Amino acid sequence: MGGTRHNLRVDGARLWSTIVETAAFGATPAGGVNRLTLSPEDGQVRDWFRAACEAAGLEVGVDELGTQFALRPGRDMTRAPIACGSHLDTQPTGGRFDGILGTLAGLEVMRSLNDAGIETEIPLLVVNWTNEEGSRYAPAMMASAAYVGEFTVEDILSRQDAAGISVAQALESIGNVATEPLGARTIGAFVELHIEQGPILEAEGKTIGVVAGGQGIAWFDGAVTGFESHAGTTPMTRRRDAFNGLAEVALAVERIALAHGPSAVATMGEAVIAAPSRNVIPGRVQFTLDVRDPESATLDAVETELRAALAEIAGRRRLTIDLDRIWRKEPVPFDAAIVGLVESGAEALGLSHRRMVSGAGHDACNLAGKVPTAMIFVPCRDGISHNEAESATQADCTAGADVLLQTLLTLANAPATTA
Ligand code: HGY
Ligand code: MN
Ligand code: MN
Repeated sequence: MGGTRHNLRVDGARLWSTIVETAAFGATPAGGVNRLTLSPEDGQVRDWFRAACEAAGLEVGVDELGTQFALRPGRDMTRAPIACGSHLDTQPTGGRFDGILGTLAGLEVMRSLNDAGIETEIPLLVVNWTNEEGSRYAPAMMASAAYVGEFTVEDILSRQDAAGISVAQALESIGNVATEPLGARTIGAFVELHIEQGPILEAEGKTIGVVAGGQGIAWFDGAVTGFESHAGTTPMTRRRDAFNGLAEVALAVERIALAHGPSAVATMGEAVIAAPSRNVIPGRVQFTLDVRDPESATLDAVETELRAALAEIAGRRRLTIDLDRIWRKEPVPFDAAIVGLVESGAEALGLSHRRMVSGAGHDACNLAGKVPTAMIFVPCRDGISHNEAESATQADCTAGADVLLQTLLTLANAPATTA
């Protein structure tokens, strides 16, 4: 499929106004967005998104996990829709673009097609996937993983957050009413626009990232168990200090990731002392670990070396250290033909571009296992993301949305393949 150039462009100012408007839902004083999945703020932005899609003539359906599907009819309604979109939930100290750009750019593409009176051969779909971030409920990209069959509805609905609230209860709290079973919605292809969330495009002065795939991810829950005792009477040499054990764990994680660098990365984003008290030696600390690399074998090597290091620390400090792998996402290649369309679309628009692999996980990484999928990146300032200072320019967001429009128009008018 050649990436023929379509003369239509999105309305960049209108796209930008939706980014600004939706940033109000969960706005933080520092200029970011705190909109955890299925929180009241997420409920507000979902209601806004539904209303905006319906006002654009789209028919909005919702599955059992709250994922929103906004359908724009095509001439041949027997064809599986060409989908775009991303997510509207954020990290606790999230930014105004992560996930939001791709979802709102999808809406903007539909609005632009409406303005131009264009009807596509194949229907189009804009998707807001529930819980992409994985911050409140693990794993990340949760609903798209369930959509492609990696988890059952019952499993996901029963998962609880730190306050013991289940996904089912959270869905009910925002008034979610499913109109279709999970997985019932057919998708013919999926194209996701997203900020890069890293420094490469900006450093190279490139506008478009032509994303060829996503790296592998492994998530762990861990616990260091020692022995609580008196801070004043316990000699240093007789302590089984879980916090100091965790400190050594963190240094081992860093050392091993660096040894597999520059590709491997590892992060301990959460650590909780059980029953913290200023004058009690910590007896138990729970933590989380996120390990990533483009190669599956490197994920294995990091885990193997880390388990050996933890065993040594535990023995030397008379601790118990548990490490439970709760999620593994293999590296995933995107569809070569659609990656090519993204590249030729950027070319046709005269936009500088380069191929790359995504360091962040995305719903596209799950969809790629089921339908032809690709991603489009645009730069973000200093590569900052998962931070309230996350920032992108209107020009780059518009350019990304125009490449999305080019790619969707080509896919949505592709001739039916002969069976
Ligand atoms: O963790 C990730 O890569 C994504 O931002 N949820
Ligand atoms: Mn995201
Ligand atoms: Mn994110």
